[in-house]
Amino acid sequence: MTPRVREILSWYRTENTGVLTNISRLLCSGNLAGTGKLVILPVDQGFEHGPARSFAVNSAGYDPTYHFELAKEAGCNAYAAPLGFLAAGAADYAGEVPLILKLNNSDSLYSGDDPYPAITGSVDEALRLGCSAIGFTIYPGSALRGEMYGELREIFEEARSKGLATVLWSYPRGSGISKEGETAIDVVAYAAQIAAQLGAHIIKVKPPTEYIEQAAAKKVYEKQGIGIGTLAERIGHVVDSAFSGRRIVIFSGGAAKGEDAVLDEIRGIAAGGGFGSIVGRNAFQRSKEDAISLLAQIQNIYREAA
Ligand code: FBP
Repeated sequence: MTPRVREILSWYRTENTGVLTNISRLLCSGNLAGTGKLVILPVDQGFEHGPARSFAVNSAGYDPTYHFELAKEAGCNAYAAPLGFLAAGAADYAGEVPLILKLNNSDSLYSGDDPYPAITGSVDEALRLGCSAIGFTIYPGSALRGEMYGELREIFEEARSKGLATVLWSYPRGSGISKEGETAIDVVAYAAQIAAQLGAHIIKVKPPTEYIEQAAAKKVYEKQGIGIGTLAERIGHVVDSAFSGRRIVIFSGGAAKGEDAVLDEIRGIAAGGGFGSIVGRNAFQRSKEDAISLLAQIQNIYREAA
């Protein structure tokens, strides 16, 4: 426990002891333990994008135990995955790395305009597997977002009552917004606000671009002179949008790219006050050695910013 972790926990003071303990476990594990920063390994891409697109480039990744090893050896704060992957290794790695069970998932075999993930696990499965948190995805912008928010409300209520932390992937997409709008600064900031209002303890969004999707928002950004020219400014705005920085907001890594591009983006996130990253493809689509080296550099950037 450090003063910074204690400060972060104070933002969640109305939660029960189990929830506070589990948020603390996430913040006090791995190489960044105690700094208030997080680097999480998410491996749901086999479900979301398909096995070849996810694992062919580094075929060790077809094996569920590989990701437990990677998360552990790289000193990640946690490992997040759907039920199948977690259940396949949770007993062998019990207590070695905090786990987050993703409770809903989408596959890419459906290509309609309004995505709607299926519930693929339960709070009790998360408890059985020894998880610290559950994960859930919403797609603000989808015509079916109301269904997702309703499911989330029930699942988060159950998770909180049973002492689990909640992590929300808030990914705008669907017929309500344009493709470019999915990562527009006004939309990402809005997604972070929705996630905070829905009661998420940890909010995960994509790094935002300078583009503004909504005409009504654009006027306000211009009139109020909200700085969005640099990634650091945009991250700062997103963090502000999640209760003035009183919610943990982390950013996803995106498709695999070169080391310099990854590290530049992380520097921007860290400079803007982001709480960390959830890095999947940029980790498990490299060799284990390269992934551990890249994750160590990412952790160093966050450590220096802490
Ligand atoms: P990546 O670092 O691979 O982007 O992983 C983060 C993540 O949120 C995964 O959990 C998820 O599978 C993926 O992004 C979804 O990406 P998208 O839905 O944009 O294809």
